[in-house]
Amino acid sequence: MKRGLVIKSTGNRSRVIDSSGNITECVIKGKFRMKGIRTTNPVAVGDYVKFEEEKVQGSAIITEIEKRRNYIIRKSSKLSKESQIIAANIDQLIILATIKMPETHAEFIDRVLASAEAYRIPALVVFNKTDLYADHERKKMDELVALYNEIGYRSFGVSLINENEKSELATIVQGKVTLLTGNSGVGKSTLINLLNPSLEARVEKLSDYHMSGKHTTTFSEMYAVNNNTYIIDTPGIKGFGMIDMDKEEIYHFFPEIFRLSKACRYHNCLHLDEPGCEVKNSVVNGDIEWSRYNSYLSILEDNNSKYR
Ligand SMILES: Nc1nc2c(ncn2[C@@H]2O[C@H](COP(=O)(O)OP(=O)(O)O)[C@@H](O)[C@H]2O)c(=O)[nH]1
Ligand SMILES: [Mg+2]
Ligand SMILES: [Zn+2]
Repeated sequence: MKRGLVIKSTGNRSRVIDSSGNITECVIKGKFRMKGIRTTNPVAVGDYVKFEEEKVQGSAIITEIEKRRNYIIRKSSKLSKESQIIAANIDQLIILATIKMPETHAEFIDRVLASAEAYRIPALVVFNKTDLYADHERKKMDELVALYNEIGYRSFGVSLINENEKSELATIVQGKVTLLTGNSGVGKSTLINLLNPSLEARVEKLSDYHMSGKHTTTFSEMYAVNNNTYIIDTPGIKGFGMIDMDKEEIYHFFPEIFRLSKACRYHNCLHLDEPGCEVKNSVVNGDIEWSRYNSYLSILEDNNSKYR
């Protein structure tokens, strides 16, 4: 019996890497069930598994999935009760965003951040392509960077086509499993290649994504930057589903809104039109940023927004 880390998982086939770096293609035997949720993929990227090699060379069977520290899921479809596990055992999440080419909407960032809070996974917001920004775009980025840092999310700008920008990000990911998320075209593959050029993650030509914006794969893939440093890329995953949360719970995942909500008159205040609402007062006086309040309302009103 061997132990390894799942670095790719499509349907019932998984690629597993062991502690000495050997890669084995595995299949799943029997049924693995998880309490509470129905999943389309029993084994996910980031899982630690036990496997047994078969007599036939190069084939192996997963016999056990170790307990997950955490995992993130998305609903397979709007109405489906089945969920897809995007990744398991994640240490941190980096949201890669761009002010332009493509424009990342604040609501997308806030939805991912709220999900990260719900999953209790630390998150960073990194803005890429600063080389392309005109003054007003640079200013817009600086404001968002300041906003997210103030809330408690580390945030900064980079230009990943520049080798010199590597060291800060290399330090941030070192020794951790990092889930990388962001719209198509923001530079996720570029970042992976910058951290370790031998990984050869597929970088889309700008023209490709401008023309179609479509991606074929929706499976996440884990890249080993070095022995104990992994990045999970999520191509084609537009963001991930919120945990099913109660309406009264959503603002708990906006840390600055949650802090101020303690001064609301009603303990069950949803910060809509209730009298004595400190959250709304704070939006008016600028202590809560309008974009954040707007993202909160959007999650509250419509869990199926296009930025989901
Ligand atoms: N100008 C500029 N282009 C970049 C930068 N980072 C990535 N790109 C380009 O953006 C395009 C999409 O990058 P890619 O890594 O494939 O994005 P992904 O879809 O998030 O994986 C590619 O043409 C990259 O060369 C950057 O910092 N500046
Ligand atoms: Mg990519
Ligand atoms: Zn309130």
